Amino acid sequence: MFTSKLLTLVLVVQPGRVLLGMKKRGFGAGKWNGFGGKVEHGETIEQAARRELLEESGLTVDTLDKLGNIKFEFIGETELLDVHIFRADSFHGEPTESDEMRPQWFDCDKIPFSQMWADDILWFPMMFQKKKFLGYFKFQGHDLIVEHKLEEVNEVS
Ligand code: 8OG
Repeated sequence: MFTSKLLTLVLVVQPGRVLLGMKKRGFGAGKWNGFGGKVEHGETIEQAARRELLEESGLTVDTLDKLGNIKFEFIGETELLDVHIFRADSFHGEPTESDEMRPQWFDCDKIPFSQMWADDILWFPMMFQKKKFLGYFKFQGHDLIVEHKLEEVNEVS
């Protein structure tokens, strides 16, 4: 039996660059990523995305565009990660380091994929083109993808 954990992920994009954060502790520590985390009880997914973005980067956004949904399975684990991915093209505030993340802007042609989750290199191009997508990735450990599906869709629920 699989259980599923709802998570959010927000990419803040400006012309030619994207804000990533170096995860300082916990799951995915040592990797650059967008900002996000667990959806709490009583919260919508979008509310959680805004809260996590603010907590981890110091930024607020007006509009969050729903871009994708990827489900992650890790061999030997019964909990699927159900990650809802958003993109924001404008923001308020200054990127600020938090206990969890150290933010840094990256040019779109210099994304540090070798220090990111292995799936990101496959869907970041769709994210940059504002294409919507659904995906499933099965990992062995935290670095090896053993199976995956990724498709462009018209709508993400
Ligand atoms: O609360 P916590 O920091 O543990 O949440 C995990 C964050 O990592 C959450 O924002 C979702 C995100 N995340 C995964 N898997 C992957 C992945 O394969 N790629 C990217 N870019 N982010 C991921 O949980």
